[in-house]
Order: sequence, then structure tokens, then C-alpha cells
Amino acid sequence: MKAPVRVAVTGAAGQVGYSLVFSIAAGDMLGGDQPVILQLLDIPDALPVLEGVAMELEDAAFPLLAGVTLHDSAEAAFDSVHYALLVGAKPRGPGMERGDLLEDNAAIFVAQGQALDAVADRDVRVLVVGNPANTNALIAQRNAPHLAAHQFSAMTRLDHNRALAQLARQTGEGVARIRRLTIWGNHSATLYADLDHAQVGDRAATELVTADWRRATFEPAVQQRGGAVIKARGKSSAGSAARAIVSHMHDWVLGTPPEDWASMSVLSDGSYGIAEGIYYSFPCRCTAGRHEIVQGLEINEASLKRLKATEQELLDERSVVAHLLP
Ligand code: NAX
Repeated sequence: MKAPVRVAVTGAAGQVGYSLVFSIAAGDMLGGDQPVILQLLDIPDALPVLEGVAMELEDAAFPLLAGVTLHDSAEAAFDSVHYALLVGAKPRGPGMERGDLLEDNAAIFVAQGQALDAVADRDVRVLVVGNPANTNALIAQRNAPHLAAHQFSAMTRLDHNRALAQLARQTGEGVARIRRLTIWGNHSATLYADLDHAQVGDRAATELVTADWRRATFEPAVQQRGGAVIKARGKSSAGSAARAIVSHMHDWVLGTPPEDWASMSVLSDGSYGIAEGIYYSFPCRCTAGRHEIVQGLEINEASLKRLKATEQELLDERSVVAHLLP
């Protein structure tokens, strides 16, 4: 048996956390031979709920679960962690603008970036999920000067999976037959779900769907799926979000499948003409915890405009939090 690894989950008393911790303990994220110690963080008021979650984890009797610790301090929760899943954030309240949310949540990611810098394992991998995820990832990374930028990423895998599901439904194929689909940009309504390079089996997706379906049905469905789930369920996506977190981390740590890639928000290095210094969703291939942005894809003019629009939103978000970026 391998030695256990330490996985921190923030916001673990919340609804995404509730689905996520059971899936990690079952081995879905890091493999069926990798024991884990869960280090769960939430705010002090949520500690009683967190204790209930820990009781249920115990009752589930997972063979791979080597320990659970509960915390209301980031320094304690991140101590020696190999993986940190930053899910906890404040939801948008009544009358709050996106900018207010950005400011409020930014403070959380300054503190958590500093805590990771101080106490996490030096080879930690950090996934930011709490919204606005891309800009929060930038804030956390810039406040962790002793860790490398490639150790941080933000989640656009739920958007990727939503796009997969829409295309599978439209073509009547299983999701396992679809490869090379890409989410570009921000985890927000400006994201661009790109089918130009996607394949369904050995055929180009663009041969199987019409341009009209892409524009009028597919793209809005992916962009607005989060809102549709809230409308139906009265709560935002949780089970599908947890599944996306597990898939993102699995592929990052254990590798993307051959002939495919994953959509991951990573620090832009200028690829595809996107400004450096923002966490932007690109097609990425991963091996053993290292990602590489897929190079050389042909981007037509219409797509380029979409890449640029979502880039602009991220640049605007960055300027709102510029004072928090050392
Ligand atoms: P919940 O409100 O159910 O849970 C959030 C939890 O975070 C609560 O238990 C809260 O007490 C805790 N929290 C707040 N401040 C904290 C802090 N400083 N330290 C530790 N914990 C703290 O929200 P939930 O539905 O679980 O969503 C969590 C976050 O994920 C939200 O920001 C949400 O917008 C974001 N999402 C992002 C997604 C993505 O694709 N990037 C998809 C799923 C999700 O909507």
C-alpha cells in the first residue's frame, strides 16, 4: 500500500464539499491504491456541520481513508498538504454586483494563498473552484511566492463536461466517444465552448452538427447551464461540480488520456495570443502533475474574437483586484 497523501478541502461543509469528500475517499480522484487523509476547512460557524460530515465519512468505512481532520484555520488545514481544493467562498448575496463578490472573496484567497505558501507541501497542487475561480486562482498564486505558478489551476472542467454532454445528446453518441473539445477563457458566461477541433469517434464534430445548432443551442446551453440547474433545483450545481473537481485532479495528477486533452484554467504564457498573467482556460495535456498547453490549433477569426472577449473579462477582473497582487 502507498503512503497516504494529504488532501485539503475548503468549504467542506457546503454542498459541493458534501459530494466531493465521499468521492475522494472512495479513490475516484487519485486512484484505488492511494490512501488519503482529508483535512477539511470551513468557517467557525460551520464546524458543527463539518463534524456531521466527518461522522458520515467514518460510517462509510472507506478502506482508503486514512484520517480526517477538521479546521477553522487555513494554516492548520493546509499543513503539509499535497493537494488543496479551494471550494469555499461566499455566495453572491441579494443586490451584490459581480465586482462586490470579487472583492469579498478576494480576501479569502489572499489569506489562503499565504497559508499554502507557509505550510503546504512544496510540491502541492492547488485547484481553485470558489468563484470567480480564475481570478481567485491568480490571487492565491500571487500570494504564494514560494510556490510555482504551474502548481495552481482553476476549474473549467464542469463547463467542459456540460459541453460533452450536450454534444453527446445531439449526436446520439456516448460521451466516451468524444475527444478534443475545448473551453476557452473564464469560468463565466463569456466562456467559449469550441467544437472546431472536437471529434466524435473518428469524425469531426463539425460534420455532425450544424453551425446553427452550435450558435443557437449548444453555446448558450453550456454558458447558461449553471443558471438552468439553479432554476430547477433551487440550488447551484453540486454533484456535477464535485465530479468535475475529481476529474480535473485525476487528469492533472495521473495524466490526460492519449489522443485527448482537458480544459483547465492555467496561467497564460501568451499561447494563442492571450495576455500573460491571467488564469485562462486552455486545452491542456498532463503527465504526472505537469500540464502543457496544447499548441498549434488553428483558430479562425470568429473563434479568435470569442477568445479575446473572454480574455478581456479576465483582464478587467484582474484590474479590480490589482491591489491584492504582490
Ligand atoms: P455553499 O455555500 O454550499 O458552500 C460554501 C462553503 O464555503 C460554506 O460551507 C461556507 O461556510 C464555506 N466558506 C465560506 N468562506 C470560507 C472561508 N473563508 N474558508 C473556508 N470555507 C469558507 O457553496 P457551494 O455550492 O458548495 O459552492 C462553493 C463555491 O464553488 C462557490 O463559490 C461556487 O460559486 C463555486 N462553484 C464553482 C464552480 C466552477 O465550475 N468553478 C462550479 C460549482 C460551484 O458553483
